[in-house]
Amino acid sequence: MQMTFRWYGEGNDSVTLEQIKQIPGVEGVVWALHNRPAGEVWTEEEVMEVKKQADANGFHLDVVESINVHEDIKLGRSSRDEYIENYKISLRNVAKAGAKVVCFNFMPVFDWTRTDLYKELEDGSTALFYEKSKVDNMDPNELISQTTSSGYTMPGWEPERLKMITESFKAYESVDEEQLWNNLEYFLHEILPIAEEEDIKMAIHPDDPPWSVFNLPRIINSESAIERYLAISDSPSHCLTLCSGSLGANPDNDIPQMIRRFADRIAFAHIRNVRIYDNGNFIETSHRTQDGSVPIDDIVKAYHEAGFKGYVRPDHGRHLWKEDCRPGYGLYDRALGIMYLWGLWDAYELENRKGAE
Ligand code: CS2
Ligand code: MN
Repeated sequence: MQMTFRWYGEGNDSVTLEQIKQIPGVEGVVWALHNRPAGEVWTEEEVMEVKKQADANGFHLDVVESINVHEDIKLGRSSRDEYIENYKISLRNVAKAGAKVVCFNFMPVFDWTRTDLYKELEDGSTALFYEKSKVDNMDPNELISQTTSSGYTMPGWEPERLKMITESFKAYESVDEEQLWNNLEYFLHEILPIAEEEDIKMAIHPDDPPWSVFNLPRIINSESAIERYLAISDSPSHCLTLCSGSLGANPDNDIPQMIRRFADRIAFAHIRNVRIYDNGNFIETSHRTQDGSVPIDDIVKAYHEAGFKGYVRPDHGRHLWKEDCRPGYGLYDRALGIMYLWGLWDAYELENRKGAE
């Protein structure tokens, strides 16, 4: 596995490249032009500016997360073609900076959804929390003001996207799951040939949480959904971002089994633990298996057994030691998470070496 760390860019992250440099085994930063609204072109000039910064610290830019998909593409509106053309130009431009994997998602309106960004855990740290009954009864506008109150811009919660909220909800009344699948296929059919030409793997991120929120259709949320997704194309660019935290919020999702099944199509692994409760609530925890409901040890074992050579990042982390950071994206817990992942990985390596002796 090739270890990476998500970084929001110069002046837009509480974590610096110099700090990331000191986390063992991190070779690349997972990046994006976070100030670019979905649908706009990422220019070569802007992309090369990020490359300069990464180069100065010896990081590669192999993984982009995310080039967001414009809502009109997800809605299947006729204006989608223009946005798809822009997406193709952005793909060509990120390839110039060395991008090999582009993560994206196809979640209507909202990206990840939580009800509390700073829920306290027993040890006094805080983490992202999802209270099911609250979401079931909440006005989405209330959720927006809560989620955007941290002072940091949150991925997927960009102001220009949220301005459109009422209109978007209305538009989705006529888009059911099957229609969303059709719109996704249309997008892939256009994008994959360009991705192939540029040697880029398009890695879809599953829905977080892996069920419908606010009655919006959501389709990438289970093993069978992923199976259906992969059957859309056999292009080598048609790949997955397997996020153990997103899929893991549903106890029916057996992540180690998914890894065993889909390993050769996983371009990018997000590893994160969540503790799930019987009432459908969940909270993000440390990466350690014992702290949550997701078997991180078994997940790393499955990657190891598959000889996984793709990119990995710790997904979200808790907020520790009073760190002031973008919710879910502090330095400390993600660094601890990386050391746990390396610890497991190296132990499995050792086991293999011993077995071979
Ligand atoms: C989140 C998302 O779960 C996650 O990784 O941080 O913002 C994620 O980056 C996007 O959904 C990927 O497109
Ligand atoms: Mn993720």
